[in-house]
Amino acid sequence: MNIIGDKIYIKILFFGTALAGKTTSLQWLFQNLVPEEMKITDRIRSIKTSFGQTLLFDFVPIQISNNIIIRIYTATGQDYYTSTRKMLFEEVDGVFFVVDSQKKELEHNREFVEEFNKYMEKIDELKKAEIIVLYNKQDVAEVYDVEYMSASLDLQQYPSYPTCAVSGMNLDRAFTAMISSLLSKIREMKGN
Ligand SMILES: Nc1nc2c(ncn2[C@@H]2O[C@H](COP(=O)(O)OP(=O)(O)O)[C@@H](O)[C@H]2O)c(=O)[nH]1
Ligand SMILES: [Mg+2]
Repeated sequence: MNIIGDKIYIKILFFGTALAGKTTSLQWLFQNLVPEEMKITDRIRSIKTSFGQTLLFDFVPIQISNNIIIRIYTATGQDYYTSTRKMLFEEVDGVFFVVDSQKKELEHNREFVEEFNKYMEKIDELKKAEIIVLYNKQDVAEVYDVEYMSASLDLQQYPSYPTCAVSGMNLDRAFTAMISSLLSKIREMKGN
């Protein structure tokens, strides 16, 4: 969180394996949930590869009140860019950990849990951040259910939702939960 003048800047990051559905989730939220009056820009900025995958990150700011601006990023899931990913965790307030629920992706997800846990040790803001797990691609065949994955990946301590980023299933609930938790943290801060 960054306070500049009378403005509060909140940072939310989507993190997870390549192709898990981070960009699709952000697009769904931006198109279907964020009201027009909160949009500062008309579209998400992306740095993409020639194949249309996120190269470094996607970024979109939204203004939820006169003095609160939320900056949302998706981190590239490509292995080559781990140093960029670490940088994106700095000053983070909220993380959507996007798990690809497909059975064949379980071990790949586990690598990202390990990477995430390393950041958790090193980055102080992350320890205080709101973490929500999205078990995405629940509409696809050959997926694990949430209970199995959260136990296997040891993510039970975080609130979670089974999602489909294409239809938007549960993304509205997850986003609303994230925003209300971050706003109550701000209220607590102001109360002190
Ligand atoms: N069926 C299905 N496809 C999805 C879902 N989420 C993402 N995809 C598809 O998976 C691919 C990768 O998604 P993308 O959002 O670019 O992944 P990212 O690398 O995490 O940003 C795209 O073809 C998406 O349309 C989902 O929940 N269900
Ligand atoms: Mg992407």
